[in-house]
Amino acid sequence: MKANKIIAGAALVGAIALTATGCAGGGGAAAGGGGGGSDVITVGFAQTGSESGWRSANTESMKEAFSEANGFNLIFNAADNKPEAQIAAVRSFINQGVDAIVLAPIVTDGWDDVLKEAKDANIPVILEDRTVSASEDLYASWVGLDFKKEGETAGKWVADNFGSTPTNMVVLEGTTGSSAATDRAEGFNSAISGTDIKVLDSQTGNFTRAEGKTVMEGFLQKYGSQINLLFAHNDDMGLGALEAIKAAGLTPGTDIKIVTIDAVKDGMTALSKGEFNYIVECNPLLGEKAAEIVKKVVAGESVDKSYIVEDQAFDQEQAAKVLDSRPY
Ligand code: GZL
Repeated sequence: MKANKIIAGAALVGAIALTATGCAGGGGAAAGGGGGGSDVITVGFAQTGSESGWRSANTESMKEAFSEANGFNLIFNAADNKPEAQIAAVRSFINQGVDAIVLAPIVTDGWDDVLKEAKDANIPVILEDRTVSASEDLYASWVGLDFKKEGETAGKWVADNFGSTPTNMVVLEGTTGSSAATDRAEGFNSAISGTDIKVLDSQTGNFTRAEGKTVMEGFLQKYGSQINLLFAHNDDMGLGALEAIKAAGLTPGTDIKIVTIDAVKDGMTALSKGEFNYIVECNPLLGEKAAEIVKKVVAGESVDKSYIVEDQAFDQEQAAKVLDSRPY
């Protein structure tokens, strides 16, 4: 924390701030940290919320990496999937004078002003998971996944397995305006172009089970047995849709084929049981890399602008083999 801020903080709350953080400064010149003689790095982490199993695994990974034992004082905020609340959280971190901000942006747009404020306060911002449309000079680095490639991998599997016969598909999109949803859709659609896959309908389920179930109920009421295939941008919406499909007396994975992205435990369990047909992984374990980047940036060392974590994909047979050994 900046010396002037931490001293003000200590004055206001007595020894608590100093005990919790040490006299955290320690940030390198590049980070504008206030010195203060301690190596503790105070990080404000603005998480999207807790919308899915993937998010829970990502939050756990981040909290494990940004631990006191690893030299951090973590201030955590989950914005309940509300972009305006997330912007307010970042502004609060700036006002607290943290040494660095980590941000998992709910949506791509609307970040220019608050990222400029962080830059003017000499507080580096590191993005994890999703990306922003703001200029690259407003953040130090990004660590995440190749969402477009995830969509392409899912789309290629669908094209290879169903593309040569007339197939009616419905789509459960992720959060509108998020880079995960936008890029997955772009990749998937490019992979199925020119095939016999017809999109009957496509709506957002906001990456949640509850909304995935509700939207799938609407699809089933409207299209019924016309639906041959569901592409869900994440496992959780697919798991919600599973409930709706079963409630309609249909067999998921057979009557309606299901392809999703994430590969969290519940999704891989459904896949190994034959209720899903294919899952493209999206690795949520980004904490270690994010913490490594923060330490380098705060120490004034150079870092790459982006770090992409590799993904893999699973069919039913592969899921059954790896299920028990999966880390999340
Ligand atoms: C992807 C991440 C997405 C997941 C969802 O990196 O942003 O958000 O696919 C999560 O499960 O809610």
